[in-house]
Amino acid sequence: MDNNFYVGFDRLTNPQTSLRYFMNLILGFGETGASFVRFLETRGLPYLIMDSRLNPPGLSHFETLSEKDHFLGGFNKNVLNDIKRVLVSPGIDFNNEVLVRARKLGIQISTDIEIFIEQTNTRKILITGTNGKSTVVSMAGHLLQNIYGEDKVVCSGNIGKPVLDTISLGNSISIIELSSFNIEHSKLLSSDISVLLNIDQDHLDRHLSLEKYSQIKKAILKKTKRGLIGPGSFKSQLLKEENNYDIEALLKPFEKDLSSLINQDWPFHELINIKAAIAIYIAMEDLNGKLNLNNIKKIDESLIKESIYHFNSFKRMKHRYEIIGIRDGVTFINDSKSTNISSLEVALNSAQRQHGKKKVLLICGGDSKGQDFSKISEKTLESIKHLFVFGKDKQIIMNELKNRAECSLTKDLQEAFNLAWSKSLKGEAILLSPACASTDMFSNYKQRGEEFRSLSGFN
Ligand code: UMA
Repeated sequence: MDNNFYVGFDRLTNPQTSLRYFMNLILGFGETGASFVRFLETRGLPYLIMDSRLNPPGLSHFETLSEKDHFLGGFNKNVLNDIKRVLVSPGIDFNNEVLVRARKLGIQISTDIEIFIEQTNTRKILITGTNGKSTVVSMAGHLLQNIYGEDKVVCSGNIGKPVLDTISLGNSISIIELSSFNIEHSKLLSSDISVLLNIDQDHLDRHLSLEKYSQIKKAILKKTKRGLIGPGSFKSQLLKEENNYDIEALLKPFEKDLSSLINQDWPFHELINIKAAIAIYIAMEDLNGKLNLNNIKKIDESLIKESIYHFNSFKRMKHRYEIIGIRDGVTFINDSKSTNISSLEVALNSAQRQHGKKKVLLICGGDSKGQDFSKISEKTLESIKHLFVFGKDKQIIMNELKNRAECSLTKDLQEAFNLAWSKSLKGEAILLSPACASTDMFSNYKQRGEEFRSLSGFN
């Protein structure tokens, strides 16, 4: 018998110490932290909670939590002496002092995603990328629910539902959205299908370099049965690996049919997301032994027709290039979910397709997370008639763009909106696509988008 067994056995025979030996430290008490509590409570496992915030959002989920189990308002690495395992939330920095110390002491650190993957027998589909993750998760969810049955497919993860809360739902397919934060904290994640949609600069304030960020994102392909890769210069290397497939190449024979889905309400950039969702369906059928991904010509056209049929009942998500209305010939577009430069570029390109050059009154700004706005491509900027900048990093953004586009600094979203409206003409679009995090002025991107909607006068 190994030492671990003896130590464990000794502690188990002594109730006083056994509790300590198995003590979990929940690090971060937001949505994920709350789901850790529910998970441990149903299994009768002990835990302590720690969060740097004095009143973290997780508290609101519970009426009865013993205060002696909380360490709030700061991180305290001294508690680690009593800890068996740290359960880490995605918002905690990888180099957080408690994590660094836990690694030194050899204490196990786990994420909710790792535990979920270990504990469930469902088919696991992991989806990541800089942009479009939530959209592809919801599209794939809609498609697979229509095909395999509504109760068979559950979407979770970064999209808003912590994975551990879905563990006992009885579904057979889990579609999980992963951010770079989730992947960074996890050991290699195994999956049936992993999807890497795109890689562009984001979260550089946390990951420091694009190289590091890409390396984290690519890790979801390392232990998967089928890897699906979106467009971008990063893909050629990844496609050399067996079991990785190019989403665009897979769907190329059906390009014309799929383009029919892009109508007035769907921006052009949605096409690649539709392809990714259908590629997931194809990969599922491959895993089910119904077709062969290596011989795509054999894909029955009826599979594509069936997918298109289901997409017709798909409701696009709010705050993602959401066309909220047209007044006096001016189109109002709420793209509040755009929190990085590449999503802004995608929105501007689609807006230019719909409205033409120099027809977009763009509102952007907020917390720029260390992004370099001078990197915005010249071609993308051609769509802009005037740029209205607001938020914490407005001066940085202004300095980086003022020689390439007409810009105005504004006090807040309201002033930006009013100025944009006063300058707009028939046939033009007012686009909120901030390319920044919202948290300097709003609780989240949703609140920012709702304010834009209410300013535009549409309900
Ligand atoms: N925080 C502290 N102190 C702490 C712990 C966290 O200040 O001790 C801060 C973090 O830095 C972060 C915020 O609190 O700004 C929330 O962090 P968290 O880990 O508590 O987050 P949760 O509430 O558990 O929500 C997380 C995801 N949030 C993040 O990864 C930051 C949610 O994604 C996800 O929906 C949820 O788990 C359920 O799985 C949101 C998100 O913004 C939508 N994700 C980022 C993105 O999409 O860009 C990555």
